[in-house]
Amino acid sequence: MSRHLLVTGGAGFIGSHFVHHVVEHTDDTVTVLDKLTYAGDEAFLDGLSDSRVSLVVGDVADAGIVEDLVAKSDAIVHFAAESHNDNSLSDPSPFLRTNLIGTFTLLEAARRHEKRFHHISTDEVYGDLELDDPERFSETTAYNPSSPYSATKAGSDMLVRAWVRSFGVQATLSNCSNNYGPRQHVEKFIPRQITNLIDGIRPRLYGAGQNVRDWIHVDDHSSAVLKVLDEGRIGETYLIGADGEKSNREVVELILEQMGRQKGDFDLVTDRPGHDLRYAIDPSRLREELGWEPRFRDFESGLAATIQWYRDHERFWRPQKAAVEAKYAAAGQ
Ligand code: NAD
Ligand code: TDX
Repeated sequence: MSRHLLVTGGAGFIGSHFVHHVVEHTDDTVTVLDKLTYAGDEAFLDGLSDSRVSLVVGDVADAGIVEDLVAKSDAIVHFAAESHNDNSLSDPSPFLRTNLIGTFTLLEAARRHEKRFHHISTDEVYGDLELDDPERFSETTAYNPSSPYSATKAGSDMLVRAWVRSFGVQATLSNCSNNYGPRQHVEKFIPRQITNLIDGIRPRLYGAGQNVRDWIHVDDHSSAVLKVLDEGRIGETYLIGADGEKSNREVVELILEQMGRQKGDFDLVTDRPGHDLRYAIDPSRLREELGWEPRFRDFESGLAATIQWYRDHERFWRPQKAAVEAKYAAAGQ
């Protein structure tokens, strides 16, 4: 039976991939609720039929808009967030409003209307690991967020868990590792370096470039979220990852190689304050309990396709590139 989904943040990087995935793989219809901040773009929903997907421009912290849209949906998939760590260090306030008050507003509406709720979160809520730690994050790892961004995501997870336990809201959570793929904002690590190279600027690595991130293709994140929405146990958290650990330096060297430059053609710049050293996900629960498997196992070919997308879609990122670089330059990055 087809459902009507309310997808918040569906005009952003990951949310828009999820909406395309739902249209391709289900009979569901979707209403996207998105504020179209600097990170959202209506054009990310191009090519989707009006009979399947509609966009409402609005704020998840606006109880009036949320009430009506939640009442009309069968389930809510909540991607909307302020998502960039560096921005949260320069101005945390929108992170508190969107990530905490926004999640609270949606949960209250889901509670009143008894709707299924899926909350999208991040591995950053667990803090970081040493480079040589044999352990990876699991669903039982203690929360230990480092930045204003990850603290608000951790807080939003706690709100969801409390609304499940205290009010019986039918919710699940997923915490994913670093996503890559088309349509990611140029403020983020991989798109920044690709577009720098297109512009003839050397890639910029924070600190010594030794920090490790666990990369997953954004389409694999989408298939995992749909799996949890369909088959996840209520009240449970599922970690999403695809065994993709790489140091930032390794990633930059691959980008340089694929864009025809020398391996050493990058600069080391001022480190991010409080910079988490390493993230690594153990996705056993998702794989063993729900039978999910990633499809994009080859990072190098996924990266090559991503580079090609930025070459072919300059109109999506060019308008924001100069302002993003000016902000980084002011921070010595
Ligand atoms: P993004 O910044 O690219 O997109 C966020 C979207 O939310 C944008 O379309 C923006 O307009 C919208 N939005 C922001 N504030 C809003 C508000 N108040 N009301 C309505 N819409 C609002 O972010 P992303 O990278 O696509 O991340 C999406 C979700 O996935 C976030 O919850 C993030 O914490 C989580 N996540 C991201 C990653 C990653 O690697 N990017 C990894 C794990 C989890
Ligand atoms: O220019 C850069 N140079 C650099 O070395 C930038 C922009 C980043 N970095 C480093 C910082 C991180 O170690 O690269 C790594 C990745 O940085 P980001 O793309 O900013 O991602 P991160 O801080 O790891 O957070 C991301 O993954 C988890 C998303 O932005 C979050 O939304 C998600 O929750």
